[in-house]
Amino acid sequence: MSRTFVIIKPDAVAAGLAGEVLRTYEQAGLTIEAMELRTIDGAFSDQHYAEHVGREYYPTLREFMTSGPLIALVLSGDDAVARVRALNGATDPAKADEGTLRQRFGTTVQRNTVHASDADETATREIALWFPGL
Ligand code: 3AN
Repeated sequence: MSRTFVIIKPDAVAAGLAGEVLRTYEQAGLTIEAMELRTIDGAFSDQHYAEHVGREYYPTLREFMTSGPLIALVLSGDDAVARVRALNGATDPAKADEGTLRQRFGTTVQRNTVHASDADETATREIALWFPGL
């Protein structure tokens, strides 16, 4: 049993896709451990995306991630990190496998519906940042 951290990004929340995204994870057998609708500021985005700060695309990513409410969640299950990344699909929706969340709902590399931790250590760091009480 392991945990991962997921964001249903502002584009997906605005488009009314939260239920469909959650249903996809629940149907795959993952359990929701924590969930919150939240609007973050730029400083918080910088903490979450620490390794992307300074990249040429980061200013627009920061603007997008702070543009409206997102849903932060912690999911648990067997091999949660890898399974959630498989359900999400490739970062670029145009390259994501058929049936993945990003293929179904993503529009660009940035507006790609969801974020998920890329490794167990990242999940630990992100869960501590977003849900320090967990
Ligand atoms: P993933 O979200 O699949 O783990 P990362 O960690 O490479 O992908 O990128 C994190 C986020 O940064 C992506 N979800 C995307 O919003 C943004 N991003 C990454 N690479 C680019 C890029 N080349 N152009 C624009 N945005 C990017």
